[in-house]
Amino acid sequence: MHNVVISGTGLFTPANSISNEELVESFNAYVHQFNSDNAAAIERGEVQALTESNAAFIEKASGIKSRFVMDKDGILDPQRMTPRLPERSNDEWSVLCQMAVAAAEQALQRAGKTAADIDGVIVACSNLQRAYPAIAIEVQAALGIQGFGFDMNVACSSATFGIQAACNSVQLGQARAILMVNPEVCTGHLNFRDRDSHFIFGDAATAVIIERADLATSKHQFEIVSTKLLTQFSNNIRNNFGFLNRAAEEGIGARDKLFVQEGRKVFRDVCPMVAELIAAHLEENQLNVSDVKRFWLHQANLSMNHLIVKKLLGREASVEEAPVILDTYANTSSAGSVIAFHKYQDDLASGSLAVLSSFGAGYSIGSVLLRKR
Ligand code: CO8
Repeated sequence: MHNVVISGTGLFTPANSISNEELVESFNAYVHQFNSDNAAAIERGEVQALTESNAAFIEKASGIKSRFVMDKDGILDPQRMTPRLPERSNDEWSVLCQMAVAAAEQALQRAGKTAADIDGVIVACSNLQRAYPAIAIEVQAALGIQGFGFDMNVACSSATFGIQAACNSVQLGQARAILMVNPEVCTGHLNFRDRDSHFIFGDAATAVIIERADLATSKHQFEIVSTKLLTQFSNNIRNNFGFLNRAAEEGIGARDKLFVQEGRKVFRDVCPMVAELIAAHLEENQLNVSDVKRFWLHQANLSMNHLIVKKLLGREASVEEAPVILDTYANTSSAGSVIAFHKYQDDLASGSLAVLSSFGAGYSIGSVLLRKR
């Protein structure tokens, strides 16, 4: 069995960002239009009037101030409220591939590796833009990587599950190094007309190089001490979009063909599960939670992260201990914890213990114990 390290990470951030205020202005324009168009039916009690959204509520409830997006105009247009990402010909790289490659190039550079050093590609993300061929195989072609590629989806936990899959391959000698990428166009499956969730998500892509320790030369190495995954079925976060939708005409265009959740229930269920999983994982490895120098947690909700770390440490964590990126990125699904990892790792001293953890739909939870080399 080979020892395995993460030797490089990369991040692609879209050029445009939408503030809460801009998002709410567009949403409220839609609300006024809807209520005016349906005034008579609302008056008769046949249609429920819509209620305005509020930027202050969004920041207080979630910690989110803004989000990066692949297309700003389409989202903010009250007549559309969906990103506009035009079809591309089969001779062009897809949007997901393009984002993945941008993040991957940075990860390769930080790892001091080229395509020739990589034996496999895993694209792990919440929503894949087509059924086949796998985006991973397209990324492989775009970067000139030999070997194999496959896609996987474990919603917000896709990256930690992807790291475990890559780590297993490298440990077993099936690959010298694997590129694991998380291109997330969350705005493509977000209902911008839903007041409860229109503010939650943003777009980004992250990349991680998982490599045999004896081959790694990078200055940015983290030993993968251990990985631990957990799934437990829940209907509280769902997206029922899929290839069978066309076989059930009655459901076409229904709310559940985009992201839907019971946010309160998710909050209540998931926080204790995450804290318990991380605590158990550390204990199984004879490690103390007080020795953890950094928690790179999934970036969905600031209060959630505060609660999880408080359950673990028995005290409030500093921002250095649990860095926050959701204020400017919002929830980028599987990319979130990796963005925090990417941005807040270089200051850690050699030997520092850290935890990368994701949680989300499924439910699915991942914990990766890392030690700075
Ligand atoms: N503006 C003003 N008021 C609002 C708004 C708004 N936009 N939205 C809700 N309110 C009101 C409600 O009507 C309610 O009013 P009242 O008390 O009078 O009934 C009040 O505010 C409180 O509403 P909530 O109980 O819904 O608010 P919360 O405090 O629970 O906050 C959150 C809502 C922020 C959604 C919070 O519950 C949360 O973050 N929960 C955790 C969610 C989470 O982590 N989900 C994980 C999802 S990620 C995942 O795994 C999916 C991956 C797939 C990616 C999909 C990409 C699209």
